[in-house]
Amino acid sequence: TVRRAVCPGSYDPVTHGHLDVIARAAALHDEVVVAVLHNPAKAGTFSVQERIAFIERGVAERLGPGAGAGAADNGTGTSAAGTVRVEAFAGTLLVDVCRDLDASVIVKGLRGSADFEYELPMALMNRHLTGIETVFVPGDPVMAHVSSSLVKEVVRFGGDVSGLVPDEVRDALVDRLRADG
Ligand code: COD
Repeated sequence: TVRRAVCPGSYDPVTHGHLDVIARAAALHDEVVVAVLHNPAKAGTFSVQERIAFIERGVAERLGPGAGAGAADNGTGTSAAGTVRVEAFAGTLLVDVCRDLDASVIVKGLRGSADFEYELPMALMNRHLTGIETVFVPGDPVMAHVSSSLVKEVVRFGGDVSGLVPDEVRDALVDRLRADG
């Protein structure tokens, strides 16, 4: 059976912290669905289409173009990572997304104990609702200070976020958030 994991988030926008967690999830599962959950009533910094495109190119950069779900198996068997695809969902419970996708695991990254405090009740609630398990992976400590919101704040006030997000995301943030961008 295919082991399919879901990596949920807002991804507004994706960071190298997210991409690290997605890569770890792909190494542990046959398939990873990166689920972009968004609130249609709330305009984010980036549209859902933009967020998806940033994730797809970030994943291709990190795992190689072969990581895409549409990529044919080249038969070499050398790639240990499962395929990764990106989908958007609005106004729905994460557990219903997982059920629709026939996914058995939710993968979340932990930056530190504050993430755990925040994530544990959600993991328990999700298990209460449908029995789905959440697996926590420790994120890259080099990215422990990185969140979408902090990255946006730094860019808004003129700071440099190179290396924390893909270069195209950095450039798009400057365009969108900085008056002189
Ligand atoms: N290192 C490691 N992990 C990281 C890093 C980093 N630098 N940055 C982010 N992460 C991880 C976070 O732990 C998080 O789990 C994940 O990446 C996504 O982060 P964000 O900020 O993009 O996403 P959030 O926290 O806004 O997403 C929250 C969800 C959308 C997953 C949540 O609100 C949800 O499940 N919503 C659906 C409605 C629902 O089912 N609600 C009931 C839940 S019990």
